[in-house]
Formats: sequence, structure tokens, C-alpha cells
Amino acid sequence: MRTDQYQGHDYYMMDDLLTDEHKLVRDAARAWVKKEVSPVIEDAFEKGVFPRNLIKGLADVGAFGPYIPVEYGGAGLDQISYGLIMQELERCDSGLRSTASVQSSLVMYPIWKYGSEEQKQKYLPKLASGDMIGCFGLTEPDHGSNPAGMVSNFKDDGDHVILNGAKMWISNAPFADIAVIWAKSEEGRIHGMVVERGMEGFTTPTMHGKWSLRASDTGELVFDNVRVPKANILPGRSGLGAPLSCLDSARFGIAWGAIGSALDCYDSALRYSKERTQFDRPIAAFQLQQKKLAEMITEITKAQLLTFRLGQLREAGTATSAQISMAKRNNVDMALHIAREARQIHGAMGITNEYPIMRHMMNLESVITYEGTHDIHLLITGMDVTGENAFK
Ligand code: TGC
Ligand code: FAD
Repeated sequence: MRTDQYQGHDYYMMDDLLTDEHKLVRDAARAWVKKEVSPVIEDAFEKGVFPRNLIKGLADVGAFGPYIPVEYGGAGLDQISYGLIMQELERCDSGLRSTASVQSSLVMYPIWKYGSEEQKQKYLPKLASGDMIGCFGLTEPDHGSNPAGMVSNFKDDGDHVILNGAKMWISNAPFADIAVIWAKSEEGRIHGMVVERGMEGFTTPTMHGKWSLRASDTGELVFDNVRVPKANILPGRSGLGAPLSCLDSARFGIAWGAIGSALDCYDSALRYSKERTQFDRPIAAFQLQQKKLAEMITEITKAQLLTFRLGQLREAGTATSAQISMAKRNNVDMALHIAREARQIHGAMGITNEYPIMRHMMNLESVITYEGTHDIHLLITGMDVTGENAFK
């Protein structure tokens, strides 16, 4: 196992734009990742399991609900701090960031934004401390990019509802204590509700066979006449806009996270190119390798600038969904391209687990698909600039 030598790369002095708190939060997350996660991540990835013993550490570095107010157990930080934590986690592994972004933006966020005061008090502090883990069920076997077509549904039954249907590809499902899920009422309106492990008829089978995001557990959510108390329905908002607003928050985190993967690939490639000698020269001295490295740091720097500005807009409450889509799409694609280039710089060594490159590359194949595919985000930008809907 190699030592994690990563130090960060800041070509345009972005650190000058950060506050002391931002740097403190980022450096704490980085130090924890290096000490606790880097030594075990390759093994977890190979075994295909999320290392659950990391949950407490994730909570301690503020990765669960960074921007949720302190009164609900969150860290009360701003959006840029949230982004920086996601960047540090994904610098190590996208699966680690996934666990944190699902917990923060897809479970805590909807409860905080749309939950009753009782729901907030009941769930948020435990989610923030990692004593409870949540998952988010929107995607169904036949409805991925088009969640509006979902068939999961519930019927009125006095002070309960009866929930039926199935969700697929759900991060953290196999071990989550609760699931924030989205289903249609008898009137066909989409509502969110909290389904708890142990409710009769609720099962969470694990999905196997992934070549990507292996250090994250993925599963199904199956609802077979589950009696859910009406008190578990999120009262604050219904309609597709409710889950999509949670995606805005998670996609924002992914835009930052993808920069982390790219930085790690660049960092490894730069170091390797200086160490590896061929034809009596370090390969870093060859123009073709310099082209790759120069383009990598250029693209990373552009993504850092785009994402920092997005963080300012998000903090001001003025970032649009389309702006978030642009950053998610650009940064994940940028990171995947850099991973492929970095793999080549490492030659044959690039395909081994001695280096993080192939793991990042495989992970990014999920990241470019989940939270809205590369195509869907392009269509969101296309619709925003033309006013024409090319989805349907
Ligand atoms: P459309 O008619 O455009 O919109 C329906 C309503 O929603 C509003 N809206 C939004 N609100 C907040 N944020 C957004 N980003 C929003 N986008 C749309 C919209 O204004 C409208 O409101 P109202 O009041 O008029 O009803 O909806 P559509 O059915 O045409 O779909 C649009 C489309 C395709 C962009 C949307 O369905 C979409 O984004 N699809 C992609 C699905 C997706 O991203 N799924 C992700 C599942 S979760 C996941 O992947 C977690 S991975 C976790 C991890 O491990 O990190
Ligand atoms: P489809 O929607 O079937 O798309 C297939 C292809 O068709 C794509 O290339 C797509 O871009 C293209 N396409 C679709 N519609 C159009 C169109 N209108 N125009 C042009 N092209 C189009 N979901 C959750 O709800 N919760 C989770 O926690 C979660 N975690 C995930 C974890 C992993 C590891 C993965 C891989 C997925 C996860 N997902 C989760 C699901 C994810 O959000 C979906 O996979 C994603 O939204 C795409 O849906 P799909 O896979 O059904 O692809």
C-alpha cells in the first residue's frame, strides 16, 4: 500500500478566496481521510463494501448535514464549506462522498426543508451524528431519467397510508435505518415520506455485480403493502419539484466532489511522470506527457473557478438549477477525461491498485450517470438557453 502523499493543487490561488473557517474545515476533512480512509479504501473497493466503521468519522468532520443548522445537530456551515468537504471525500473515493451527499442532501435536506418540526427533531440530530443512516428513493426500475413517470403509490388508510412499489439503484439502501422515498397519492401527486427499517412489508435487497462505486452499498427498496403512519409524510411540499430541489443540493456537492477525483488523478500522474524514467529522461520531460498534464491542471482550474462562483450563488440563494446542472455535467466529464489521461501517463502501472486512477475512473462512470445523466444535464442547459424542451 502506498502512502497518501496528496497535498492539493491551487494553480490560481483559490485559497485566497477562502475564509479561515473554509480552510479549517477542508484541512480537517483531508487529514481524516488520509489517516482513516486512504489506508483501507482499496480493500473496501475490492471487497465491494462500504466500510461502516467510517460513519462516526464522517459525522465528526461535519460531512453529515454540513449546512443544516446547529439546532438540528448540523454543522451550521456555508455552502462552500459543504463543497470543500465533498471535494476532500471524493478526492479519496466517490463512494465515500456518495454516502455523505445522500445523507446530507437527499435525506437531511428534505426533512429539514419539507418536514414537520416533530420530524426534524426526531431524525435530524441522529442523522447528523451518524447514529442513523438514511437513503433516498426516487429511481424505479422503469423510471430513471423520467421520475415523473414513477408508479410507486400509496392509498389512504385512516391515520396510515398503504405503500406499494419498488425503487432501484439506491445508495446506502442495504443498511439504511430510514428511507426518504417518493410515491404518488391516489390523485397522482408525488409526496415524500420517511419509511423506517422494520416496517412490515419493507425490504432492501442488495444489488450485486457493480464494477463502479464498489465502496458504496447499493440496493433496492421494495414496498409490499407497507403501512406508513401519515405522520411520516413530509408536509411542506409535494410535486416533482420537491425531490428535484434535493437533487440540486446533491448535484452541487457532486460538482465539488468531481474536482477531488480529478485532483487526485492529476496529483498521482504528476508525481509519477517525474519519477518514471524512459529513454534516460523522466517522462515528465516529454512534450506529449506535458500536454496531458498542462491540460489537466487547466481544466481543473477552470472547474475550480466555476464551482467557487456557484458556491457563492448557492450561498446567496440565487443559483439556478440550470447553473448547477452545468457545473455537475462539466466537472464530472472533466474528471473522467483526466482519469483516462492519468491512466495513460502511469502506463501499465495505471491499471493496478497501486494507484487510485482506475478506481476513480470506474467510480466516475456512476457519477456521470446518477443525479441526472450527462445527456439530461445537457438538455437542461439546452432548454435554459433556448426555451425549448427537448426531453419529450
Ligand atoms: P418538469 O416538468 O421540468 O418539472 C417538474 C416540476 O419540478 C420543477 N423543477 C425543479 N425544482 C427544483 N429543482 C430542479 N432542479 C427542478 N427541475 C424542475 C419544475 O419547475 C416543475 O415545478 P412545477 O411547480 O411547475 O410542477 O419535470 P420533467 O418531468 O419534465 O423532468 C425534468 C427532468 C428530466 C430535468 C428531471 O426529471 C430530471 O432531472 N431527471 C433526472 C433524474 C435524476 O436526476 N434522478 C436522480 C435520482 S437520485 C440519485 O441519483 C442519487 S445518487 C446518490 C449518490 O450516491 O450520490
Ligand atoms: P435511463 O433513464 O434509462 O437512461 C438511459 C440513457 O438514455 C442515458 O444515456 C440517458 O442519458 C438517455 N436518455 C434518457 N432520457 C433521455 C432523453 N429525454 N433524451 C436523450 N437521452 C435520454 N437513484 C436514486 O433515486 N437514489 C439513489 O441513491 C441512487 N443511487 C445510485 C447509485 C448508483 C451507483 C447508480 C449507478 C445510480 C443511482 N441512482 C440512484 C439512479 C440514477 O439516478 C439513475 O441511474 C439515473 O437517473 C439514470 O437513470 P437510468 O439508469 O434508468 O437510465
